Amino acid sequence: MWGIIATWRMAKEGLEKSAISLEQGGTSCDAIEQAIMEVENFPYFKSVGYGGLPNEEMEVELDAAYMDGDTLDIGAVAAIKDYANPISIAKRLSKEKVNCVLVAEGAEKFAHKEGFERKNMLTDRAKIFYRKRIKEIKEQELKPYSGHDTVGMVCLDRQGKLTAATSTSGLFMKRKGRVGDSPIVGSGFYADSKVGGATATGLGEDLMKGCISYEIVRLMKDGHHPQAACEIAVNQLDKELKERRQKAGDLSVIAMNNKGEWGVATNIDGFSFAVATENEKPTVYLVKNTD
Ligand code: SD4
Repeated sequence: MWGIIATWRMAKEGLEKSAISLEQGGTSCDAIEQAIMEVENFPYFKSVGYGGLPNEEMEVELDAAYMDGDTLDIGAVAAIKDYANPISIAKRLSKEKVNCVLVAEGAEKFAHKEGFERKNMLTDRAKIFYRKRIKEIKEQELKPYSGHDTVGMVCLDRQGKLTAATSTSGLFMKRKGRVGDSPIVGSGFYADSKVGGATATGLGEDLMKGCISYEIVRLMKDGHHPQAACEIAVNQLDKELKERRQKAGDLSVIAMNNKGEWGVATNIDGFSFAVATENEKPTVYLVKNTD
């Protein structure tokens, strides 16, 4: 059995290509990287990679992570600037014994040493969004942070290996140096080939409070179907946050177990995701608050 599941509609084209390679026996390590690179490289997806929305200083700082579910090795970069494919740098870091999570200049230095492609990730289109948002914040008292999505994926190959990965420009107008859940193991992503994997998207500051990706894998380990695990984890965290301070940020998750069964849950009214397995052709779904 093989399968791949990804957050948001933007993942569809990359997921379709990776589905073909998984069908032909390709590894989940390569398939997940390829699918995420596809999203990173497309300039019109404004919350991942090239064309990603900038921070409050109009700089594109990117976060990405990769986890190998066989070895539990992880690699992640945070607040990295001027490199084309953060996911590949994160994947490369997962092969290191130590220093697997690098931020900002340290991550850039590593990427340079390893020969990764340098690229100015700030597009003219992103500058237009930035200037428009500055105006909107002043005129309409709009929340500066709205409008952000992370691509997260879980992938299973025919050899039974699970991987999880994420890539994002984080919150639009975030403070310089701000790091969300996406490169944080257990919060933005987790994969264990013995069980399953999960990734999250939404407000990183809240997703981290529930270590939500690890929690989903833990629930699957306890015997829950991925759908139940996702729903329990989102509902629990949403409830806990509301009990404590009346509101919860956006929380959306996807998961797949090592049989290729998958699940998804959200507390928002419009979360799209894409999925393909040996038995299901690539499909995009839109779900509403799964409470
Ligand atoms: C973050 N979780 O940086 C990311 C952003 C995101 O939907 O996924 N938005 O907090």
